[in-house]
Amino acid sequence: MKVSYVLLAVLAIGCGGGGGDNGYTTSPNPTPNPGGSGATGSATVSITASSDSYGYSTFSFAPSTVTITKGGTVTWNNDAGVAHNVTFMTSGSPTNIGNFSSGSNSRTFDTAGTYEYHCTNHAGMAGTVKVQ
Ligand SMILES: [Cu+2]
Repeated sequence: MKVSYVLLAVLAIGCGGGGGDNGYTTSPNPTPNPGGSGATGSATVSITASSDSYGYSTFSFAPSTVTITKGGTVTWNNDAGVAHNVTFMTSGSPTNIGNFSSGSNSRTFDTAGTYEYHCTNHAGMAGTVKVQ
């Protein structure tokens, strides 16, 4: 009796393992997730406006964090119709982008690191560029 219990346990474990392996081989992830942690050569940040609970406009960089590879470019699109700027707070950053009310501006990042920036016109409007 004792032996058969052990055999059953081994069979159950074997079955579970086989099912898991099968799941990995039959369900591969064929494409990298563009919104995930996979870095790409360039990224786009949208400057968007929304209203807070008092009806005042609040602005943000979306997404607030982008990850690119060395030598990649980040483009900021201002769709908000209000002047914003991209002012870097990390030494070694590209040149700041001055106030612009529409269109887009780009900067290239040649050195790996984490670059913090903000808009000096709007408190709390900030973002991060991660360069891998
Ligand atoms: Cu702003």
